[in-house]
Amino acid sequence: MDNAAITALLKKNFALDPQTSKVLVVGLGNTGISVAHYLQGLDFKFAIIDSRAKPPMMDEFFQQMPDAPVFTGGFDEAAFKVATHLVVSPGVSLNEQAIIKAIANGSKIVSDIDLFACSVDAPIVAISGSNGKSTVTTMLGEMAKAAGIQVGVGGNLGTPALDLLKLNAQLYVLELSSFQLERTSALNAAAATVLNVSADHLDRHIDIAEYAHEKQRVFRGEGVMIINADDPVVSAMQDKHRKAFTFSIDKKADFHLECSNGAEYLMHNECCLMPLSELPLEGRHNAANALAALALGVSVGLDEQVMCDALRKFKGLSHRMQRVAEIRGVTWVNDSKATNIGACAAALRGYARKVILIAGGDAKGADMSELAPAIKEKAKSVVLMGKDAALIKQALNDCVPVYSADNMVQAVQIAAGLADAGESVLLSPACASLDQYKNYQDRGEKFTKAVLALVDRSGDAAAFPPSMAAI
Ligand code: UMA
Ligand code: ADP
Repeated sequence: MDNAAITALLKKNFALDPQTSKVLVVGLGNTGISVAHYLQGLDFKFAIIDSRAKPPMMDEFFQQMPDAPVFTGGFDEAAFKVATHLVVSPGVSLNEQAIIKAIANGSKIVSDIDLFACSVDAPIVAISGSNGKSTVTTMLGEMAKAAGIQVGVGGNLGTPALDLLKLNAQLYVLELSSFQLERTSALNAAAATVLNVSADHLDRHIDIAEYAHEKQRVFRGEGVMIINADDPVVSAMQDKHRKAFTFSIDKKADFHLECSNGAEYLMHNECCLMPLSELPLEGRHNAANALAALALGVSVGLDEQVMCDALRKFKGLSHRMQRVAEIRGVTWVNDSKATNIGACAAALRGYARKVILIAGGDAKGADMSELAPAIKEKAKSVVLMGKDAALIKQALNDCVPVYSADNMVQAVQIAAGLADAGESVLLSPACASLDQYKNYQDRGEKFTKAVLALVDRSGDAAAFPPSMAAI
């Protein structure tokens, strides 16, 4: 789209006008920087504000835009007072006092996703949900590439949506978080999904109903709705007047699993797409992800067999059910990205035999007793670490033996002592990592390093003491 068409749309949808509007970009992170470049390209007047004294990306930003007005070290209300529009980064809560006041004074909220939606003609696929977003977004991106389509893949996944514009793609696949969706009103995706809803981010959302409500915003517009028929919260979002595809791993749906001659197949209605055994990913939830990606792909016209070939080659993402090593008959699996209960429960349910689970960290306000049924069914024992270890132990109510560890090395050594040959040790924390690690990647890397160190140790890993550290 040319700049004139974009500014016309921005004016129509948000009364955003390069001549008269003053935009305050809240947050100097990846999103804020992408917004600044976008606004500069359209000749808007803008400033950036960040509550941190020195946001990590400040030096890099000043090299790119030395003249941009930047306020740091707090949300100075004077800066908000003059703003006609606020573009608030997803990491900043809309409940900040300065933002609440600015909205009351007439400032409009516009998200980077709104700006993006007003700037492309090409179809957008929007993917939300508590778990599986990054996997499905990447899967669909790979499918589109395999079909020879120029595709832009990003959003919450990593590359801010506005940075994808330079690709001038034929299709955009966006992973969207509840934080991005709660401040977005102009999205009209060609196809959209909420993969599932389970408790997460309850430190930022009032309750799970409000969190689900924000996720539902991904369906705004007229596009095809992709509905997880196994999730009652998602099923309730279906609008019977809209075109929809359902998917399920438990029952018949538009996209589902079917058993035939002892093998399971990915199906589109009566049409057999491929054997599930050819999907090279651990965990049954990944069958659901594959079905969702196929349904989204069909919605935007991708060829089914091309998509299946892409699934067969899909490597999976790091830190999601990633096999790290097999040491003396014990399989070690890194699922550090399991930052909530739903992801950990899905990981556990994928196992036929009981595992040793390493979990814990920052529970983000979730009720950890919801994890107890899956742990009781699928964990032989649990090693807990991190800020909310005691809270989790209490919530599990002695349903399995629980051990405590101060750090990852200790957790891995305790688990090594508990695991017998033929069993698996699963790092699937059900918690955020920030209390002890830089991020989930750092946590997963520390796990991998500690596991690989077991190989170097003399003696039998199974002979490690199951720890004196039971809590
Ligand atoms: N921050 C402040 N003060 C500010 C601005 C930010 O303290 O004034 C803090 C935030 O609280 C947060 C951090 O700085 O801890 C980064 O926030 P941000 O909004 O500036 O982050 P960006 O760099 O713009 O990255 C955001 C998403 N981050 C968040 O939602 C926290 C990235 O998702 C996303 O990839 C990126 O936009 C591009 O779209 C990350 C994420 O953790 C991966 N998302 C959460 C998740 O997946 O669970 C929702
Ligand atoms: P997101 O981007 O939503 O965080 P990811 O694909 O990064 O999703 O996966 C995050 C975590 O959720 C990982 O632990 C992964 O094993 C798990 N997971 C992936 N897909 C699903 C699903 N459909 N249901 C439940 N858990 C899932």
